[in-house]
Amino acid sequence: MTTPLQKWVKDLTDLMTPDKVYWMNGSDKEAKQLAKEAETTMVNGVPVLTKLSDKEFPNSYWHRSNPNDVARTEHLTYVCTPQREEAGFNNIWMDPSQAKEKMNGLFKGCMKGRTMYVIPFVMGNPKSDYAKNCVQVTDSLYVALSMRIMTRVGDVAVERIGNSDDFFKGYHSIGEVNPDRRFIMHFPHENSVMSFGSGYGGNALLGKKCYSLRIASYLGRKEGWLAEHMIIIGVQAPDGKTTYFLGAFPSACGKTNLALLDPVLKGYKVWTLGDDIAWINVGPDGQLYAINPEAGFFGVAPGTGVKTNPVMVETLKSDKFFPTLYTNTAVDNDNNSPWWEGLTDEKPENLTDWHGAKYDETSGKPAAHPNSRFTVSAKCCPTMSPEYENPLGVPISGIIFGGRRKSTIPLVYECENWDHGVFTASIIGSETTAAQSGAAGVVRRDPMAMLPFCGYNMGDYFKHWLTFKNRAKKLPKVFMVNWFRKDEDGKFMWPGFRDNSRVLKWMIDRIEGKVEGEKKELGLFPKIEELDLSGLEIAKETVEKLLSVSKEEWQKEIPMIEEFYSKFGDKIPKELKEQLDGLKKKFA
Ligand code: GTP
Ligand code: SPV
Ligand code: MN
Repeated sequence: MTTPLQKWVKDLTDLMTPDKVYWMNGSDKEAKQLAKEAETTMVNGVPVLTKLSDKEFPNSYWHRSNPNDVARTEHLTYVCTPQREEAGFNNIWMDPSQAKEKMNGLFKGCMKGRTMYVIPFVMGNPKSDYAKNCVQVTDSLYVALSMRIMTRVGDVAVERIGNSDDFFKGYHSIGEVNPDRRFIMHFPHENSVMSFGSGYGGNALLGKKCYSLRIASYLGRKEGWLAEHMIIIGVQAPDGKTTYFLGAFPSACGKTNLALLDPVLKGYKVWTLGDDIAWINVGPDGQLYAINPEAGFFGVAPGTGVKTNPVMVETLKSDKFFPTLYTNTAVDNDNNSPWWEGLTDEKPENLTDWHGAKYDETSGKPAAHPNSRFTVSAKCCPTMSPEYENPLGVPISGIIFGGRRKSTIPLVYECENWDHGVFTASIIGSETTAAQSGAAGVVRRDPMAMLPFCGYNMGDYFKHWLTFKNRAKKLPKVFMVNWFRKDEDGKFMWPGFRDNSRVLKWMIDRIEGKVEGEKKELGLFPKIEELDLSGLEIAKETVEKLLSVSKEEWQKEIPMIEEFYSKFGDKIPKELKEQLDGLKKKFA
């Protein structure tokens, strides 16, 4: 008997005509074999993987991508719902049958001379009712090995799927890595994604942004849950109690760093549960519970060092999982180990840059690409919470939203209630980064840090968020933060990183009712004396400035919000319109 899964793979084999088909089982032995093959497999004249030294960074491999393929390409990413309106202005839309015709044209014969890797995987703990069954095919060894790190690959997925046709179907080929023939097409109604022409993380590891956010957000709306671009952490206070938070920040705005935080405050500890994606359900007791569907971290390398993120450096130095991949970083030739700006204070003398050339110090350019990344298993992370595998997830007491803003947004404030929290998240603005192709440093609205990842109309998404007021018995507090405010000289005013624990402490104190804060136009702010600034050299005026609300800046901000809201037409819920009117009055 042929199962629907076998039939699907057979049909794809006929279409893509690979020389070989290989089903991944997720074993260690298999990973070692695939890594070995990757060392001698060439793509665009570059070996897929280069072995680095195990001495400091065990199991480390270097991957150089095509320089035209170093970030997500949002302008080539489509959501193909039957009706255009369902996708919303936040997505580029194509008619599903037209999209499939286009993709089938690209896929036809695309694996000739190559191997098709069939990757069965589960997003979430297979024991969890919230977990989802998925299969991706790919012709990229880099993608296959990355999927092993980022998801739970193996027979458990095949067993869970059994004779059912109800699983996510991911179609992927790197094609010729040509941006003119690159498309990432989502079909939420059919639980599938077709991706061609890119090997980059968010474009090619289909379990990540494509499935666990775009497709899952669509499913979540249908089924009454949320798929969010959020970290999950537990913050343990000196009294031993752990408070769980979610945190949403746009790409390259601090999620991974907050998720693996080593607090400067004595007696505090951060437990990591997730650094990028959270699936949120109303639990049996009426609280919101979150699970992380992923199994590893695909993190921004530059800026990750012993001072900023010691836990991540320890994670990368762990030998608990094979392999760890370094994509578009530089290489320190004296040690044969990965290097990037910020890993060490001193730049090594003998570097190979991310293009594979001898690094030219005088070029003025960084040796590692600004969006260079490591791919490492959560098993390597020393702060991973024991609750990470809890099938129910963890109960959430606080949701933190943030963005990258040199002005306008204060260090921290608390929203007044759920509607106000949803509103505040819906108007997040953030400077673009190297995580997406296009200009960096341009402020754009990025509601809930989900603008590039919401798989349906964002007006309906806001409505869905508002419904949790009635679905949940007890809602978390909602906070807004900004670690990136700058002074007149263009310097960050807040030290950030490990010092962000000072802000987390205030949030816990608020959740426990230990501090009362003070009301300002945007919400509830810490009184300066409520912030634990012990051991920090920072001028009182700087903290005051960090917590200030500038009428002038908000008078510039509000028209941008209005302009953004106007794009939704009548899709903006009335609760949010009322909130915006209220905000306008405050700054009139
Ligand atoms: P994605 O993986 O793209 O989703 O990024 P992310 O949101 O996980 O961001 P990440 O933690 O990797 O940080 C991105 C960049 O911001 C890195 O270069 C960090 O060094 C820097 N960064 C993170 N936290 C802080 C902070 O508190 N202050 C400052 N100044 N920079 C930070
Ligand atoms: C992001 O850009 O938000 C990332 C990297 O986390 S990617 O997986 O490529 O989306
Ligand atoms: Mn991300």
